[in-house]
Amino acid sequence: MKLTFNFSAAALCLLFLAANSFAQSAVTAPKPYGAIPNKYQYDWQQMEYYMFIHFGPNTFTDKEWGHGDEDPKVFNPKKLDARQWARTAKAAGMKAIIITAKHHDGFCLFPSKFSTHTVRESAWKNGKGDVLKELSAACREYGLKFGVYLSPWDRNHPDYGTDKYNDIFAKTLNEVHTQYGPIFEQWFDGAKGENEKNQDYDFPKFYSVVRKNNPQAIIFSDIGPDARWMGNESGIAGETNWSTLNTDGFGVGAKAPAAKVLNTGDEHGKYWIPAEVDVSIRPGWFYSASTDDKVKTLQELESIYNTSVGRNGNLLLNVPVNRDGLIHPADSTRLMELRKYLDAAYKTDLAKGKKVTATNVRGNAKTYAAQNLTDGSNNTYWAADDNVKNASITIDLGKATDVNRILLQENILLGQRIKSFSVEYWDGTAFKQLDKQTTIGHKRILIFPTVNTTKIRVNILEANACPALSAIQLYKAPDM
Ligand code: FUL
Repeated sequence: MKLTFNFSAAALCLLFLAANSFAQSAVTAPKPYGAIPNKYQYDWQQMEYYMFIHFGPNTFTDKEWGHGDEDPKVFNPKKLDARQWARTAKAAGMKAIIITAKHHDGFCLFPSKFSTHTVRESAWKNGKGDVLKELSAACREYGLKFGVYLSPWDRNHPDYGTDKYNDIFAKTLNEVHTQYGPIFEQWFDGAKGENEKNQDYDFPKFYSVVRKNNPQAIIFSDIGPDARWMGNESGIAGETNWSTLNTDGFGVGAKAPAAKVLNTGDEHGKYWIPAEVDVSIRPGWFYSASTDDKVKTLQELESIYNTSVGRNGNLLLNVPVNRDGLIHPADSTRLMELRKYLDAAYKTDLAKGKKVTATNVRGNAKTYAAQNLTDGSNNTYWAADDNVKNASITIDLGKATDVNRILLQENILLGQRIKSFSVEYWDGTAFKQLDKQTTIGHKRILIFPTVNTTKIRVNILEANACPALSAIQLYKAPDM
């Protein structure tokens, strides 16, 4: 009798478990909303922080925009050490380096067959040097990705302004993409001076060269197609920053959407074109001894980190190489200070493993549980039911804890969905608002004065589709 009872209890239990797991799997995942990232864009957004290097004759002539008539012999970085650049980027916690393979002056940092204004004509290594070769090898050695900037606007090439030039530029790109790959990002600059020769660029042709040789490469320009300029060079992405943009009818350079639009993206943009934030560690893009004492302060750099990575943008920080061909100690020291500060600020996620509840969980299924927000994994996520556009999530810290930062991430594989949210803390008797903001996207960081609290609540106030968040983290960053 006892045995039979036990058997039936076990059978019932199994039946219950089976029914429960059936119910779980029957809860379907949210449908993606609007434009979504492709695999390469998704991987690129995880990179977040990498180095830009402006280097060329301008470094030696103290100019920002060379005219293209500079004597190539001026380029002679006698101590050039690309491994020092890579080592510095790596130690700074950066994931890649993008270099100006050809700036507006037309000078190529590699011996291009399609130009007579290159390292081959320079004094450096008696014309036998190749910066791209050295840097791509150094990046490989240090586990960094390698990217290239090429300016379509060319003040040196004799064919610029004629039909022939598009072909020349495509061939130059082809050289770079066949000889120095893999390339993770192709940067197309939209800049061009006033009263300069006109040239209608054949961007579709340029893009096809990149796609053919490096299909994984993110193509950057003012309007993408894969990543967009975010409208200023001061490191400040919009507080509202959609990764979606409408680009039909627009072009690169003068034909680009208004800077304000690039800064915030379009809420209902047709294409997924996330923002990249390019900014220089010095006042200029190229090295000048006159700016050795004007390297941005730790406070400025930390602020830029928050207005770029903290606002759903990738940070491309320019660290110009000097006339010796080295990163100056003033810049590398500051990079290490920033690394040290960021490591300290984001060392301990105070929310990790803490109890989380949400006012709605999709289908009450474990797959979409609020607990996924603090499990330390970005591959799990919390989601609400389809008809739910606002919800509250409460993190119970278990004991009074000092907190001054919150980091939120949407599951962008499902698109960017959240329009506005607020953050509150429990003051012992009630929830008090700490901040109210708009978009989240891949990553949003909010900084507030330290509160000592047992609970943090996030209210999703508006969303275009049911919210789907992959992480909420809390930190107590040290004072600067
Ligand atoms: C601009 C250029 O004109 C600057 O010289 C620099 O290269 C910056 C990153 O892009 O459009």
